[in-house]
Amino acid sequence: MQFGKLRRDSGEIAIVLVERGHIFALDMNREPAVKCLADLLHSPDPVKLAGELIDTLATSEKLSGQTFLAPVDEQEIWAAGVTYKRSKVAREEESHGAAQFYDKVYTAPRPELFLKATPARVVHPGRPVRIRADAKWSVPEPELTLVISPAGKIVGYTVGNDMSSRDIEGENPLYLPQAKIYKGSCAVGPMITPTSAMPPLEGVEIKLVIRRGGKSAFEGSTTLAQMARTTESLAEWLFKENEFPNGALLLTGTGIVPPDDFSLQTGDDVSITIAGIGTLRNPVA
Ligand code: DO4
Ligand code: MG
Repeated sequence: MQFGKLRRDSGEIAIVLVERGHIFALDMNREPAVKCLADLLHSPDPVKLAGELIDTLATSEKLSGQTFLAPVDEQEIWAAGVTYKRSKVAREEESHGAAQFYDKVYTAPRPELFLKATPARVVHPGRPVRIRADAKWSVPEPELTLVISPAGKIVGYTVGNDMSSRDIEGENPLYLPQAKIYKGSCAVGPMITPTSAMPPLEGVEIKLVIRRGGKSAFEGSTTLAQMARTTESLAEWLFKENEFPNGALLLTGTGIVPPDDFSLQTGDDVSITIAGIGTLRNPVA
């Protein structure tokens, strides 16, 4: 069972519950304190509340090609880095001279955390993500994304793409914000799986497929068992000495890095699948 945000042909936005291939619209006028998807997710029991909000006057629809929006309201989107060995090694190789910092952050108690995007900057499922015009080496980063309540509790999971410019970060780690935070650099969605409906995390597979000209140009996979940190500790560190009155999303780092001779190109198609959540697909502008 999952939650999502749909844009109807009329332009109207619906908050929906998705179960067994069917979509049920929720009546967001019934509870004064529950006006948006985040209100529902941050409530004490989102699954129970969603069941109570099913709009009995609306008929359910089959899940087939509807336009899902990024499941974000007013939350900031943050990201963690170097949480998998594959990411540490790839960055040590690309960075010449700053390699030791990646090893240090991989093993330190304090994780690397950075602000990735504000809600208005997030790319919706199916919409184009971008590579920087001044970058020569760009990759998608497929990442489990935590949906965290204002109280710091992980309430759900979605799929995230932390688009990155490897040559800019590799030139100097102080360029990280430019390598990571630019127009069209963060996509999330399509749906949120509430914590109670997520399969055990260690077995969850993340898969990345990049298609070029209709053919596969790169495919890779990993599992969450490869992550060197727990989702709870990442959320806890994010909320240390900070507050998120609207909640937050946290991308948890990549465990899949294409080989060094691979760079994304305009027209590529990036597809990230996380078991128990679904597939986030974006063309590259
Ligand atoms: O240190 C740079 C960022 C790392 C990152 O985004 C990742 O490991 O996913
Ligand atoms: Mg990343």
